[in-house]
Amino acid sequence: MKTFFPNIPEKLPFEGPGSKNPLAYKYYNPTQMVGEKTMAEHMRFAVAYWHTFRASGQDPFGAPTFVRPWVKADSPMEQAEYTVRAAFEFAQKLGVSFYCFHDRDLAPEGETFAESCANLEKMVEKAKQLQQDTGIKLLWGTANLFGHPRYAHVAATNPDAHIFAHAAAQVKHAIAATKELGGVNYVFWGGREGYETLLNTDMKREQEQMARFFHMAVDYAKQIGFDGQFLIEPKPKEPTKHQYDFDAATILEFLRAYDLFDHFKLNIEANHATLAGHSFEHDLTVASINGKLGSIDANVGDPLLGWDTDQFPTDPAMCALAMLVVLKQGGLGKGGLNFDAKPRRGSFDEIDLFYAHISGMDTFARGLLAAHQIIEDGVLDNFIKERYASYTDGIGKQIMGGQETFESLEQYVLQEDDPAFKSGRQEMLESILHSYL
Ligand code: XLS
Ligand code: NI
Ligand code: NI
Repeated sequence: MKTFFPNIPEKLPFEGPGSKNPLAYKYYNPTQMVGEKTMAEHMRFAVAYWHTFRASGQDPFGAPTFVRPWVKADSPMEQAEYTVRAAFEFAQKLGVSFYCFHDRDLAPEGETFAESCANLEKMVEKAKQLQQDTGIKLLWGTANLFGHPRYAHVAATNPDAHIFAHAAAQVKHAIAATKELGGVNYVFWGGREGYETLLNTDMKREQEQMARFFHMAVDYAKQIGFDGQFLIEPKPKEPTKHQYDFDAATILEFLRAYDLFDHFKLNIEANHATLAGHSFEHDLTVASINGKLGSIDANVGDPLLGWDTDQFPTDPAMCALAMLVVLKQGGLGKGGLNFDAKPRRGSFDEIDLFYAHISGMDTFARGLLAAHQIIEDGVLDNFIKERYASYTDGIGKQIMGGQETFESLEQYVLQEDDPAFKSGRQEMLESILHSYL
């Protein structure tokens, strides 16, 4: 069988932090125990089919720069077959156990809806065989409800019910494909779900449509016995100016308002959090404290550019803060860390795909090691605990226990001396965090 990465060894080695070999891991050692679990079990890294195998490097100013050997084929279906083989060879050599795809990444859109479905079914069979051969598993599937011109005015929130129906039929097949491949999650990224101008938009109606869509998805999953976890991935803008799934808090409110709360968790993406004006760890925390952090799209934006640049993470401090949230909730469960990231347009060789993933995985491994040790040592936890100590007894305990009123607190203030102000010690804590990296 043809190999697509002939110059890459069968499995990339772990050589430790002293190594200068760019094709070796310096920190990510899959079998190394960190607390109760191996690094591989903590991370559950996944390769994103769309960026790694389908991206072309095209941008608004220039032609494709990624000329991959697997796209040189006689027909779209032959190209899809080469691509799926390249995908599994890549994941195997990289030593990653999971992958993620959109329906249209795996199989090309046909002339008709029926042909698109048949293409998907054929490619699901191929992927299933490759999963069996390699042991690589599906972290999540999803549907591309944003690329085709029919979705120009969005999918579930489209003003035309016929397009809504098309999106529903497409998601039906994408969920079925995910189930067939043993996928442990199914992701809804709103794509264009939102609007450009209120001059032509009924916002209330559109949100009701979106809720109806999700209810139908829940019903369908139940009907076919799909027991994977449903995830919604927030994104604030781009491509659509106003998106209904803006950030974790917005989605949680939407789920509560439309009686969907029990059926979904969130897939938090770093670059989407920052586009919403949050830090990555902020949105992870909002999801986690609500019991809803299901999975992570691991990437990062460029602070100088300000759009969804989907770069590989290189900042161990950011990853440590993320892994602190993950470890504190006891792990990601069925979720994982999906590299929704791509090399820059100028990094067009196949080997750059390996360098990019190694860099991202090593960065997250450093974050995991630091986060684990920070928790073991209790440095931050003890500081935070102490910071709120006034609520654990005395007046604070009575406030939180509902025993005080504005009037009784006024009496308290009149009796007591003025409160002492305490430093938040931010710089000291930043320095402590960095001492673990
Ligand atoms: C795009 C999204 C997308 C989802 C899957 O910005 O991150 O890649 O993860 O549809
Ligand atoms: Ni994503
Ligand atoms: Ni994104």
